[in-house]
Amino acid sequence: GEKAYLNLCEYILNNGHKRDDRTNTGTYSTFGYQMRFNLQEGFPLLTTKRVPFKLVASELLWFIKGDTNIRYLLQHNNNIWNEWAFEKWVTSKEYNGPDMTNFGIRSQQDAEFNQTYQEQMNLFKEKILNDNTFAEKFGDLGSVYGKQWRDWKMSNSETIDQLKEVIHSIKTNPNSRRHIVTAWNPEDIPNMALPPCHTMFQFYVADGKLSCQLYQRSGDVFLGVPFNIASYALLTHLIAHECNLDVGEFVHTLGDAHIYANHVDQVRTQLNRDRRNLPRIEINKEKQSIFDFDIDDFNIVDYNPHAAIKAPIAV
Ligand code: THF
Repeated sequence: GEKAYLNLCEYILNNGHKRDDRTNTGTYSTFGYQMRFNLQEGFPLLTTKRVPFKLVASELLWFIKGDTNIRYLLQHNNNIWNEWAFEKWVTSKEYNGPDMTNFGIRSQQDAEFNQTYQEQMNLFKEKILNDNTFAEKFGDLGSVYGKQWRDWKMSNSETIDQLKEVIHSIKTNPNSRRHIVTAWNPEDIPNMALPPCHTMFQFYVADGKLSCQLYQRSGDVFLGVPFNIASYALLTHLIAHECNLDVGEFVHTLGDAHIYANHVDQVRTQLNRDRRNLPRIEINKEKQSIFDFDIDDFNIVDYNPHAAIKAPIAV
């Protein structure tokens, strides 16, 4: 359970290579690491810091819908993908506001710039929410997760609904070793705001239980990975629910697992806290298909985490 995650944090602090990265933030990183979460023991939402489950859930529903536009996220007060759409906007010909070059790093280092950046970001969010034409053009992140999962483009111009097909194959041929969904589409990488971090996942059925393994090429261990664990645990619960199976394990395999240099203090704070009992998830029994679920159709109960820990996101 959660211990596996805390062990990963500790392992990276003790053994991580100090490396530069695309975002120029600096990281401690290790390559190749696996965690296992027995979903029968409780829902793996960390208790050593509060993880905002509603944000995890609305992001997953956004993927499941096949949506790639941040408008849906903003309508659910979910801001976790804003920076990547904003980046496209401020580097476009149509943007003529104050210079936003390297806004991620500069907003952390320069209080005055941060003020200007927040103003521009708020204007951007307003426009995505209220201006359809603007939202279509600048809210879309390109061929990211939702597109690849639901609408993979074939060379003959037909499309594949990978998620629908994998659910069908779990129901009709549970012993198959081909229950795979891939978001890594080499031809489409240039059309994505960010190449997928969780690149592919596979399901496995044994003893009436559904397990899921994710291969994640790159993991932001402090901010992203707690979301990713909860997200795939939720996906496994929803698909198990639809297929009348119990839940088994979530196996999380990471490529480059890194702690950003400006998250180290936060990680140490978290490691000094005691784990608490994991919460449980309740799913609306009136609905069956994962394509019919809304944000209020599942709830986390008995969640009593330690306080949230703030940290800046690397862009
Ligand atoms: N980029 C980076 N640098 N890290 C990531 O984890 C990441 N993602 C997605 C895309 N690019 C990434 C976005 N996922 C938060 C959580 C997940 C994200 C992005 C941001 C985050 O800031 N979480 C805060 C709470 C935020 C809030 O309350 O609004 C937290 O404390 O957990 C990996 O999928």
